[in-house]
Amino acid sequence: MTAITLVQGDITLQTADAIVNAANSSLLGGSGVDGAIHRRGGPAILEECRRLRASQYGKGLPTGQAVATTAGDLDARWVIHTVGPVYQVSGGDPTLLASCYRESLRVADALGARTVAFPAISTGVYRWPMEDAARIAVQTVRAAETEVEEVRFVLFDERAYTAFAAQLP
Ligand code: AR6
Repeated sequence: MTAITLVQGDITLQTADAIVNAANSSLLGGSGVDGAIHRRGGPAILEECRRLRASQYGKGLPTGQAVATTAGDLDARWVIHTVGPVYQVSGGDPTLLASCYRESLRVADALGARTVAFPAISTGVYRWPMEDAARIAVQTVRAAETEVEEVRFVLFDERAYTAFAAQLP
């Protein structure tokens, strides 16, 4: 059984086996969670992302998929980068957003990670409505077959925290 926990705060300050990054296909950084993770995690993360771009992800990481790197200076063993869908492009279809959570947990299982911290993927720059994103995130994690013992959603503000809390018993 995977426990789902909620925390309000900055995901880069969390202690976990793996911290999930709401990245973009380039894997080379951006704003929001992505910017914060690279800033606090230091250059080792970007170095490994560059190596991934030079090898198996020459065209970038496709939307809905996930890949792990070192966590650099973060208090974690790995960062799992996943690319959420842009709400307008998705037309509201939850498939790719759900895939981000499922694929990140699959990568976590392959690594042996037992605690995984997730941000609210796609709810910032990619503009997915928070309540809908929270529902998709929680339902997908609940339905996932995974060895991960704790999935911790780390919500940046009260609005996000409230939306996720509304999905839990
Ligand atoms: N800790 C936890 N949550 C955060 C933090 C933080 N430090 N910073 C922001 N959030 P976003 P996306 C929340 O924009 O929508 C980047 O440029 C934020 O309030 O980080 O998937 C990438 O490079 C929001 O609720 O990710 C991509 O180009 C949530 O995290 C693009 O943005 C996600 O916001 C990805 O957009």
